[in-house]
Amino acid sequence: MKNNITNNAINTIRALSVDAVQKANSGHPGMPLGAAPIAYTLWEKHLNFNPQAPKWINRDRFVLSAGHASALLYSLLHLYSFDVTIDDLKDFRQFESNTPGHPEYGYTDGVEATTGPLGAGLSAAVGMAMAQEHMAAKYNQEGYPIIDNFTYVLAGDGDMMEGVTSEASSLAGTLKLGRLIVLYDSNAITIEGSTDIAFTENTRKRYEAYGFETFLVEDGNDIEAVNAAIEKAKSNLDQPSFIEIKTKIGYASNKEGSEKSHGAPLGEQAILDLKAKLNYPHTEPFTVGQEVKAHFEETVQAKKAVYNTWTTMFNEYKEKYPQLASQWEKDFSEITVEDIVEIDGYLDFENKPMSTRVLSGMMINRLKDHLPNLIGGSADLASSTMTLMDDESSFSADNYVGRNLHFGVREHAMASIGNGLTLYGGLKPYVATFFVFADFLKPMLRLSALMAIPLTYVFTHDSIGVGEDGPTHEPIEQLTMLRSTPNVTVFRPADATETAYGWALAASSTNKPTALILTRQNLPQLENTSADALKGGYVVYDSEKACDLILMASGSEVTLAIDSAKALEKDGINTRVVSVPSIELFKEQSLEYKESVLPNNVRKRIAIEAGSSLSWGGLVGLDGDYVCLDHFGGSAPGDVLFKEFGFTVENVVDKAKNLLK
Ligand SMILES: Cc1ncc(C[n+]2csc(CCOP(=O)(O)OP(=O)(O)O)c2C)c(N)n1
Ligand SMILES: [Mg+2]
Repeated sequence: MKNNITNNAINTIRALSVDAVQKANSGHPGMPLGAAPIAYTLWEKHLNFNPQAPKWINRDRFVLSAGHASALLYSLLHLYSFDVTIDDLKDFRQFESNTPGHPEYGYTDGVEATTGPLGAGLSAAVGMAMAQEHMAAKYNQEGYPIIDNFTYVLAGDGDMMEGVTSEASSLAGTLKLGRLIVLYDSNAITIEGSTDIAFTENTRKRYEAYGFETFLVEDGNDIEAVNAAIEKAKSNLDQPSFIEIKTKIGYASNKEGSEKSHGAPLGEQAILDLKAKLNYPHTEPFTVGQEVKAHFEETVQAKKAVYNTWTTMFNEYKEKYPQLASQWEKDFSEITVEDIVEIDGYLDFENKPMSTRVLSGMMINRLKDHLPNLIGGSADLASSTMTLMDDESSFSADNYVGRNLHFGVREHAMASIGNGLTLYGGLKPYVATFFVFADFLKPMLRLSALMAIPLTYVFTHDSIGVGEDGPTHEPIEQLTMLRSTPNVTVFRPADATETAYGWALAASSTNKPTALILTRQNLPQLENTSADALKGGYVVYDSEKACDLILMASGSEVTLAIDSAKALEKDGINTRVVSVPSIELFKEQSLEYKESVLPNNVRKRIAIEAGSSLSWGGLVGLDGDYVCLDHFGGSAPGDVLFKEFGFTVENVVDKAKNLLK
């Protein structure tokens, strides 16, 4: 291979990547070796960024969907002057380093998304590209294209196999996201060997069918061809682009073309041989030649000049369009629960039975004018999840300014796209479906939580209250699943007031997703619900005397708890009812507060919830009992199911009396 500066630069990316994997004695050298020329061409010639302003809103997004190739990304970030030093590369995969095993959002400047799970990156990138179009439609003015960035994805065979990318790409094609460009590192190898064993379709034809313009580059080392394809992809703003680039996994190593190079260090001698074969001048690990260093620095200077030009334009824009500028300011500022509940009429409700899904829909519509960056939708269930914003248009290929999103029947992609919308910046997105289908999006909800980003999940039809649709549609274990996921606020309101606070919590969150768990069926308005709902658990009914028994419940079961307490009182049993819209918020409260709600000396406690009992043990303790559902539901009217499965005053009273015997 010719020893010019370009080859030297590409080989430096390769060398740093394999050195990092070797030092860590773990990681993935194969893809970095094969895909380095692609990444280099993209970053060198196309990607706009400023390493000193890694959050610049109009930067081009680069999402490494093949997250296992993290060493490649970290090498690029180092060479292009991001805050990733040689020492950080030496710390690859070590405790609390900024170079974790897979790219983790929030750990490393320049990492746009957490992408260890295959498919997560590409699908989130679709959300980023949607966000870009929305922000452009909202803010760009004649002569001021303040938002015109591209979203680039580097994906592998694994990403192409995962269903979530099909869901997301199908939507991307429909939405004609012309600034989304997928580069497919097509090396025909995954962990078990040749892709022939499990993956033989024509991926380009599939993407063509989705509505992408597709390209084939026969040789990933042909950087002219890679560059030409990217140029063409960029020039087509009417369709997203898919560039399949044939590469060799483990290129130039002794494991070239073999799955053996996928996920294990090459070995020191093999690295020396590789460097010799590449005609790479440095044998010492982690060495970047002076000339190469200067070359990357020069590129960074040019990129900074682009950034500076943008900043000048943006400053002019703000003067010329003060209204848009102040709107922009608002979109990028935080809002508190207090700000929200002060919205005129936010907490006004009629005293009549209503479902919390309908109430949630009211809250969305009370919020939408105050939060013009609120944007969201459902996986084809908007009329059931009540998530449409009135008088707002739909986001479509012809109308990117629309705020009502339509994900189609694609829960998994919906959540990942929601992540991408959130990650882009400036937006407050929500996504919605039936609670039972939380299972279909759980992997991406887990990533919202792991990335600590405030996507709101609206889950309706939250129990056997669904009724006739039967067990397939009746969530049982989903509350426990969500509650056992770290960094998610799970909030199941009991009435209008609690729903309003739930939405205030969700809309003001900055560092975690919120899951609002809502009923299909009507619930009465309760007398004593209040802002204390934000403490996760609070007393909503109490006996005059010190209580003998505590009933705890969430959502639709709080009314049953109160009715049961009243019945127990008639029999001389002093009963307190604690509404627990959020177990995790309650657990965060001070010991004093928790003691005031659940006094230690009152050990007779019953948890009432139309779902698995598993998440209540910590509050119920060893001396309590449950009126919960540890089996699947049934197909019958909801009120019949509640009765048949023991959600009756009689059953609660019986259990209470047994407990107190
Ligand atoms: C959802 C998910 N399933 C499985 C894995 C484990 N895994 C990591 S890489 C990989 C194979 C990926 O193959 P490819 O994308 O072709 O990468 P290459 O081997 O070419 O580097 C698998 C199965 C994962 N990271 N995410
Ligand atoms: Mg592969």
